[in-house]
Amino acid sequence: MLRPIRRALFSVSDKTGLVEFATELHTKYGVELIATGGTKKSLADAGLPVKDVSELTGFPEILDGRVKTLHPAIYAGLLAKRSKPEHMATLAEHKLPEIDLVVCNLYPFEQTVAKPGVTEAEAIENIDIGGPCMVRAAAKNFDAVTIVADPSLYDEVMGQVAENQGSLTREFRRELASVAFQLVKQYDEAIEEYFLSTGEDASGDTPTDPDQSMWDDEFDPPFNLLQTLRYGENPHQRAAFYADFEVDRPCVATAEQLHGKELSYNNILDLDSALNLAREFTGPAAIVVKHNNPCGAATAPTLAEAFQLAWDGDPLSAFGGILAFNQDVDEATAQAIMTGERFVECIVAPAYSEAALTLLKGWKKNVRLLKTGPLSGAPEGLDYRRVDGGLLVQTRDVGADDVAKWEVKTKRQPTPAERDALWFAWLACKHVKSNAIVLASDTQLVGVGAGQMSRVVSVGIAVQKAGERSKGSVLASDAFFPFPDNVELAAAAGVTAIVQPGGSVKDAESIAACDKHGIAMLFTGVRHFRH
Ligand code: 93A
Repeated sequence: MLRPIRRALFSVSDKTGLVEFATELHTKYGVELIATGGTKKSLADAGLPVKDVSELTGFPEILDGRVKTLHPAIYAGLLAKRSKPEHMATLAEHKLPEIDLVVCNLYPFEQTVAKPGVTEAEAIENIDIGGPCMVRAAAKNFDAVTIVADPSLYDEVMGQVAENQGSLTREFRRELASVAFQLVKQYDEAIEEYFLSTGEDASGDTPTDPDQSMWDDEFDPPFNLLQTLRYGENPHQRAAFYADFEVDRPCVATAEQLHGKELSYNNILDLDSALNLAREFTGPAAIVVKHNNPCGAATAPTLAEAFQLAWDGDPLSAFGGILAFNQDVDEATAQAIMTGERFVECIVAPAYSEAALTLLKGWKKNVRLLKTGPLSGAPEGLDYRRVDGGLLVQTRDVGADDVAKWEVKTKRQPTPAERDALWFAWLACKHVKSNAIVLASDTQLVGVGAGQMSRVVSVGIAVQKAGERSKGSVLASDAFFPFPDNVELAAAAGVTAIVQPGGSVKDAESIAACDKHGIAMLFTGVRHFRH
């Protein structure tokens, strides 16, 4: 004959499924419910009759909740050997009730310390003491007591309780005890890891520098964990993706994934870059990003044409790339993407027509499709980068360009078509790692020189990438030309117009070189380094 569950003690931080579980125990099997403060409130709010632990202990929760269940009345009821008459006599002598079931999960220590900027004081307050004690006591006495230490177990426990008419088998209680000890072990390991990985912080408060108060809003509370990632940039690096606190604007962090494999760390970086370039344009625009640099970009009257031009900019590099669109992907664009033996990792767009989505979902199992909702404006918020031992914070590189302030420095004025192409190239160039050189033919990117340590090498790479298409193209440079050799190289390749910030001591030499070759050159007065 199995022992029925008559009295259950609830104390949970994660209240998922709590009410349903307790309701079933109480209404179907008449189990008496006891709970700690917050848990009791949830149960009482749901209309369940529930006793406060303090009724059992005859003692209030004290010290901000640090001591709520740590009391002999609880532990005797959990640890008494039901098979030992002396133990049962002691319970009776002190009027201590038996507790048959403990439902407990612990303070969210791991989630707390995963938050960037968490203080030591906050971490310490989230070390659960009473919870693990209770879990261990119940698990030790599994011979008579059931421990349910995680909400994911509720369904199975209810199933077993139903099967055994309000009781549980010893075998099942033993399994639950083993799970409980495992969870407590993991919990303690997380605490140990925290102590090992953080240093002494005597104050327990977030250090603040009064001069830096302008950043305060951004830091407190800064991020919410979105998902842990399989790994970081490389498989041996651990990684996670956090969202700004309460972010609701269209961006990668809020995008909905409609199809495909789980996003990787590098996918997220590339999607962000591709999307931020796509949103620079008002007309239909398509972007192809590889390793955080655009290798294809175009605007055109239709999105499908823009895609074709973007892909054709550098089809070799585009293989395995990330596609971003600034307008909804329609059927024609989906068909264009699917033509030929193309391989893309991810596609991000404001939305997809029903037909486009059906096509793309049926195209490849793994391709990740992301929907952001209508894109509005530039990316917001501050830009953070870690350096060893510190953090760099800057405002974003947005809103600095004003085409009305561009100055023609050469004898030849650019044609209207060259002006359009230069503006396109300039916007694209802003999203290329420095030293950045972009060649554009109309509003199609045809050559990119990215991330070189010497500007003239970037020009050489862009020219080489563009090949024949250098002839008649325009060039944008993210920072000034330190020497006129850049102009000479561009002129030899057939470039007809150049845009660059200006500001070099050798500007006059670069201008003279342009004049010699009949190239129109404009200065923006704005630089777009991207280190
Ligand atoms: O602060 S504690 O370490 N001291 C205790 O006596 C105690 N008893 C239960 N933490 C304690 N708990 C924990 O409180 C449980 O593990 C559970 O996570 C949480 C539930 O609190 P509440 O019911 O007030 O939401």
